[in-house]
Amino acid sequence: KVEASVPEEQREAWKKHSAKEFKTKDQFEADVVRHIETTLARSLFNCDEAAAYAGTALALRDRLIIEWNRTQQQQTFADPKRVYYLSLEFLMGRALDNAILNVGMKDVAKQGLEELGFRMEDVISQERDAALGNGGLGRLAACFLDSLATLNYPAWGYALRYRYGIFRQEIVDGYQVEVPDYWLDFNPWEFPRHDVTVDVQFYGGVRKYTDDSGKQLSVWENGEIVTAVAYDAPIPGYGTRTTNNLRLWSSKASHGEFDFTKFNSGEYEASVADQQRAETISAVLYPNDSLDRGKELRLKQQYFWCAASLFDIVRRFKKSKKAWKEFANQVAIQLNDTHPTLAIPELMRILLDQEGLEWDEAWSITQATFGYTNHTVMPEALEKWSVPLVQHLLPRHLQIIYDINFHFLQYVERNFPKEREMLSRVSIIEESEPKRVRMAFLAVIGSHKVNGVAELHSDLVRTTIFKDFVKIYGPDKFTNVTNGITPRRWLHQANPRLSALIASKLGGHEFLRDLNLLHKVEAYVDDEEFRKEFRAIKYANKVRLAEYTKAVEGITVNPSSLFDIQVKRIHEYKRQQLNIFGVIHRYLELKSMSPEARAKVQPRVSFFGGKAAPGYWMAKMVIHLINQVGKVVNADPDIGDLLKVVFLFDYNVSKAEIITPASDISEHISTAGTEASGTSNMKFVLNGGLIIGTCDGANIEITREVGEDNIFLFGNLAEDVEDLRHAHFYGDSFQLDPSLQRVFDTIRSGTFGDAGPFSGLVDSIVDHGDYYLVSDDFKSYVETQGLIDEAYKDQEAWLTRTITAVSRMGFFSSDRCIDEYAEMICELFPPLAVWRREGWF
Ligand code: IMP
Ligand code: B1N
Repeated sequence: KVEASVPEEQREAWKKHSAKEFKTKDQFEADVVRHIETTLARSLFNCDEAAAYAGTALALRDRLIIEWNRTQQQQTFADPKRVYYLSLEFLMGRALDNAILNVGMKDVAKQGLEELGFRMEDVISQERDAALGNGGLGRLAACFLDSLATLNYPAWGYALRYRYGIFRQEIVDGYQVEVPDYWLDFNPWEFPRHDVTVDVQFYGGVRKYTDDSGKQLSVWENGEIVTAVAYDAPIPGYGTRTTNNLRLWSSKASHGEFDFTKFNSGEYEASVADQQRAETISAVLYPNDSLDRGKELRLKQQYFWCAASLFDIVRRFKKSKKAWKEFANQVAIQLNDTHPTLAIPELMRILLDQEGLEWDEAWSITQATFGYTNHTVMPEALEKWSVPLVQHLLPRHLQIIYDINFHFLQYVERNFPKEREMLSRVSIIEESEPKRVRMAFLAVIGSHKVNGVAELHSDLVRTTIFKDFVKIYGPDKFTNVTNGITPRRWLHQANPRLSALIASKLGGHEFLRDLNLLHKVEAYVDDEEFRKEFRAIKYANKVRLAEYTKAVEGITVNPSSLFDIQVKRIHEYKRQQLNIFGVIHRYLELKSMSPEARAKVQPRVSFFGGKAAPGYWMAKMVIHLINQVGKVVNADPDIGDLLKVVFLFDYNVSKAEIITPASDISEHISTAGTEASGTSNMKFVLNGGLIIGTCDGANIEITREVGEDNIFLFGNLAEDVEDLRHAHFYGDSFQLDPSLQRVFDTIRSGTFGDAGPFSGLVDSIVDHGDYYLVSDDFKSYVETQGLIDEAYKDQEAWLTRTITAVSRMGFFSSDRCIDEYAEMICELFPPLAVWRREGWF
C-alpha cells in the first residue's frame, strides 16, 4: 500500500539498492571500518577509542534508521492512534550500549570490536551523556520511551534540543561549581530534519473579524516569528523492530527575521543579534528540579515547544483526511507535568481560529485528547505565570484561557450554587498582585484524566491540591499510575552479571520483557550455588565502585564495608542534611569509643552524589558540608576504615549505572508526603540493595511488594506532618534531641572548617520552624541506622533479604506503567492490543 504511489520501474531500483542492516560480525565490522575511513576520514593507524566509538555509533545509527523508516512507514499507512509524550526533559544518558542491546547485537559487536582491537566497555564509555533533564521526571520520560518502543506502541516523544543540557558539576574547595555541558560537539544519534520546520509566533496582537458567512473569528497577528527545526533521535525497542521517534525542536531565526533588506541596508549586526535572540530559546535547560522560577524565557521555551509539536501532530493527523471528530481517536497527548500545559490553549486556538470549529466541539476534542500527569504537590514547584507576562507574549492564548475559565466557572456555579467561595478557589486565575495563571488547574480542566505517580502521592493529589476538582468532576477523573523503570538499562545494562545469573536460572532473558517472571528467583533463595554467585556479583560491583572512587576522588574505600548510598538531586525535602547529620553523629560516637568498642563496629562508607540548582544556596551548603565532613573524617587516624565519607561529583545517568549496583543500603528519606514517587529506590532494590526510607512515595509500594522485613522504614507519617509543622511554629520552645544538639555544636565549633556557611542549615531547623522535620525524624533515623549495622553483620540473613527483595520487584517495570497509561488514560485499547501482542512486522 505504501508503495502504490511509486511507479514499478523506480520501485525496483529502490528495492535493489535500499540499505540493508548488518547481521553478521563481518558485516558489522565492515560498516564500522567504512565509517571510520570515510565519514571520519581516519584509518587503521590513527583510530583511537573516540574514533572507534564514533564509527560504531554511526554503524548502529544506520541500522536503527532502517528500522525507524520501516516503523514510520508501517504506521503511516496503518494510521493507528498515536501517543505523544510531551516532556520538557528526557534524561537519556548514553545511547550506544542501549542500541546494541535492543537490536540484539551484543555478542556480535563485542567480538567485532575485539577483532578491530578495542574493548567494548572502553568504546562505550567514550560517549557523553545526553543530559536533557534534571532528575527523576526526565529519567522517567526516558524509561517510558524505552517501554513504549519495546511494547510496540506507536509513540513519539517531543522536547527541546537544548544546546546545553544540565550543567556539569565540579567541586572546588568543597563547593559546587557549574560548568556548561556542550554536548552537541559530536552527536551521532540525531538526524537534522531541515525540511521539517514550524514558524512559531510571539507577541503581536489579536484582531477580530467577520468571515464571509458572517461568523466572528479572531486572528493573532503582527508578532515576531521564530522557526523551529526538527531533530530526530531513533528509539529502538528491545527485542522488537519497532523504532520510535524522539523529536527535538531547535530554534533559529526565521527567514523573515534574518532580513536581507536589513542586511543590505547595513544593519548586519542588528540582523545577527536577531538571529542570536531566536537561538536563545532552545539554548539551555533550566537547571531547577521541583522548583518554579517564573522566568520569561522559560515561558517562551514552553510555548515554542508546544506550538511546534502541536503543529506537527495536527499536520500528521490531517494527512489521514479524517474528520475533526476523529481527532481524539487518533491522537493521545500526555502532559508530563504542567510544563506543556500551553498545548491546551494552543490546540483550542488551532481548532477555533484556523479550522473554524465552534467552541463546544473544539473543547470536547481538546479535553478528550489530553491527559495530565502530576509529579509534585509541593507549592514551590506548581507553575503560575503572571497574567501581564502571558498577555504580552501570547495575547490570543490569554483570551482563550479566560474563555476556558469562564465556561468552567459557569459550570461550577450551576452545579454548586451554594458554594460560592469555591469559585475563587478553583479559578484558573489567581487573584494575586499581579494576577497569575494557575497552570495545574488549567491542565486538570483541559484533560480527561489526571494521574499521580505513586499511591500515596495520588491520594494527596486528590485530597489536597485538587480536592475541589474531585468534587466537581467526580473521583474517576483522578487516578494513579505508580512509576517504574526499564529493566533493560537498570538491570541488564547496569548489572550484566546479575542479569546473566537470573537468566541462567530462568532459562533466558524473557524476564527483561516480563519483569514479573522475577518471582521465580525466590525459589533459589536457599540454593548455595546461586547465593554464592549473587554475593560475588554484589562484591564485584562494590569493587568497581571502590576503584572508581579511588580514580576520581582519590579516596580509598574498603569494599567489605557496608556501602550506604544517597544519590539524587540535592534538595531540602530529600533531606541529604539528615543523612550528613547522621554521619556526623556516627563520627562523634566513634571518637568517644574505646578501641575495644570500636573493634566491634560495622565499617561503613557513606556515598553522596547529586547536583544543586545553581541558585539554591541551602542545597549548595549541604554539598559543602558533606565535602568538609569527608575531609575531616577520612583523614582521622582514629577512624580508619570504620567510616568514610565520599561525595561523587557530577552525578548523572552513566555514573548511576556504576553506582546503583554497588549499594548495600540506599537512602530515600524525604519528609513524608513530599517525594511524589522516587524511582532510584526501585533501581537500588532491583540490583540487590536494601532501602532505608520514610513512608513516602513509592517506598510504600516497595514495602508492600518486598515485605516489611526487607526494608528499613523510619520517621513520621505524611498524615502527621501538618501537626508537627504547626507545633514547631506555635508550640512551646522546642527541645532538640541531645545528639542532634551535639551535632550542631560540633559544626558551630568549626570542626568542619568555617561554620559561617553552615549557619543557614542549622538555623533553618533551630530557628525557622524546621519545615522538613529533620529534628522530628533524627532519632528514629539514627536508631534505624543502628538496626542496619546489626542486621548487616549477619551476612547470610542479609543475603536472603536482598535476593527475596529482587525477586519481588517485578511490579516496578516501566512496561507495567505504560500498559496502565495505555489502558486507562490513552484508551489505546483494544485495537493496539493486537499489535502489542503480536508485534508489528
Ligand atoms: P510524518 O508522520 O509525516 O512526520 O512521517 C514520518 C515518517 O513516516 C516519514 O519520515 C516516512 O518515513 C514515513 N512516511 C510518511 N508518510 C509516508 C507515506 O506516505 N508512505 C510511507 N511512509 C511515509
Ligand atoms: O518526578 C519524578 C518522581 O519520582 C519524583 O518523586 C518527583 O520529585 C519528580 C519542575 C519537576 N516532580 N516535579 C519535578 C522537575 C523539573 C521542574 O522544572 C518540577 N520532578 C518531579 C517522576 O515522577
